Amino acid sequence: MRVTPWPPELRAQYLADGVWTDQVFDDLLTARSTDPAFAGRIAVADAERALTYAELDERVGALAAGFAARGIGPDTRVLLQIPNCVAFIEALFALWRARALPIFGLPAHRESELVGIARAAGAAAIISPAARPGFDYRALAETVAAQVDSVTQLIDCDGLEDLWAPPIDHGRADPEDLGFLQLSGGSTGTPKLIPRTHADYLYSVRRSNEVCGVDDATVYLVVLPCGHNFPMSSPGILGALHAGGTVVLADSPAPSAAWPLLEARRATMVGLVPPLARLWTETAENGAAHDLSSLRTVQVGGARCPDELARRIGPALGVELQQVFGMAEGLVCYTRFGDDEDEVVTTQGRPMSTWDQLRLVDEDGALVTDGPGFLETQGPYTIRSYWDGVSPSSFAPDGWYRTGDVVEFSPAGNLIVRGRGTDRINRGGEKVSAEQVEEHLLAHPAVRDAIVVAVADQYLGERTCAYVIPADPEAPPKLAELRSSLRGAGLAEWKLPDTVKILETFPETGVGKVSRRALREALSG
Ligand code: OOB
Repeated sequence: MRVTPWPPELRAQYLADGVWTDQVFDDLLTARSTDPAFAGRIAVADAERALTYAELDERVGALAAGFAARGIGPDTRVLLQIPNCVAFIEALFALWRARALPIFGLPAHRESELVGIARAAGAAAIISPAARPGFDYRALAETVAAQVDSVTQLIDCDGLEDLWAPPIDHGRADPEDLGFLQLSGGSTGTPKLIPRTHADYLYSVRRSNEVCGVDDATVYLVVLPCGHNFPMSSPGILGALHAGGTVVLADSPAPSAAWPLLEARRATMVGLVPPLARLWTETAENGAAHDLSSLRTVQVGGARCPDELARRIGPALGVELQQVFGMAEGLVCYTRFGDDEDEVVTTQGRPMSTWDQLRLVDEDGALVTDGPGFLETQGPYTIRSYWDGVSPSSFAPDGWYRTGDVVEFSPAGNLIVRGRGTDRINRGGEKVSAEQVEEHLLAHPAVRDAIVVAVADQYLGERTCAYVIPADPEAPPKLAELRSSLRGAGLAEWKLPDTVKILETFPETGVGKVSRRALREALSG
């Protein structure tokens, strides 16, 4: 079996209590486009164009038929690598209508990630830009196709109209079928594939809308890469569309690019990672050149938002702050609008659903009553396994997901995220696997041994420091040399080490393992 289902008794409860419904992704669009009150409203816009619900629906119908004509149908896996633009939404909903399985690649992924993802998923096609200034996505897709036999079609997201065909009936998906494959933040080198069903994911979208007050007046501005779980569904793109609101896609999160769009479309809500929240806050504190008065809510998540920054966001941007602690595997926590200001600033909120179950355990898996402890969770929208059952140790024997996050509770019952037990660096929301970078460093002839750790950084939260024992102590490798070698090996830019420190030996733990903790502490001392 490719995916472990929920235990029958939980499934029965979720169905009986209406947590899981018969709604499928395509319903979001058809419900609005066939409703005269909504058909003519703007569903999606970017800097170039805007589509009403009716227009989007019509284009999706033509594209879905075009996909089917090319053999893209039920269960076909299709890797998306599309920068934020209306075409992403068109491709996504057309794949859903054709009952194919989109995989949410990120624009920043490079060869090493995409080959791993395409291979693990058995992807049949890649949809990405064929000719855009800046980066040659097509050349990357060709490199992937050359290495992964299942990939037989490369589709240009800027030429989707060329695929159009007269609409056909694709049948209806089962709500408990998989709807797409999300990617993990990645504690291993290649992101893991996260199988999400229509029923589980749409529950999280509906519930997020309730918690975050999303309605048909919501204009959600997307500045994070739209395939990421945070802007996709917390409540994000799907929340806004479910409510009959508007999604506005900015292809750059920089205030100079995003704020004119925010102003023009009167955006009301945006989700940011902490480094962007800092940039937006500082820019506003220095005098914003744009009218941001439509903005009501700024959500911050993906990595720990420093309290000092959290305090400044609301006043600087004239908004209400909401902290979001979530994961593509499921569980999403929010601070609530009625919460005490101190709770909003210093905690990462609480689970969106009373159906979410949480427990804290120690390193041996024993329950701890008083935090901090490792967070484990199960619930109606948290997966029970990765695709094809990889990384089984990420799940406890009873199926609960081991988040790897060390958390504790505030007296008011909100979660405070203290860090991670595993060796994952959170570089402003982009997750870097120490192990993967080490593997590549070790392949360099000038490197004898390498350990990669996080170093605290005021701007990104964490940056990457590579400790290296050189092969030849007289000729230690330089940072630029290592970076260019890793780039050449196909590693994404954000994974390249920010600093290199040369050592003769590594500190060891009591049993003789390399002590990452000691290395980390050396950096903070
Ligand atoms: C979100 O999802 P992923 O899958 O990229 O990363 C999940 C991990 C969490 O396990 C945690 O380590 C970290 O990212 N994280 C946070 C955090 N939000 C996520 N750590 C501290 N404070 C926070 N507020 O990053 C994601 C998915 C849905 C909504 C929001 C974020």
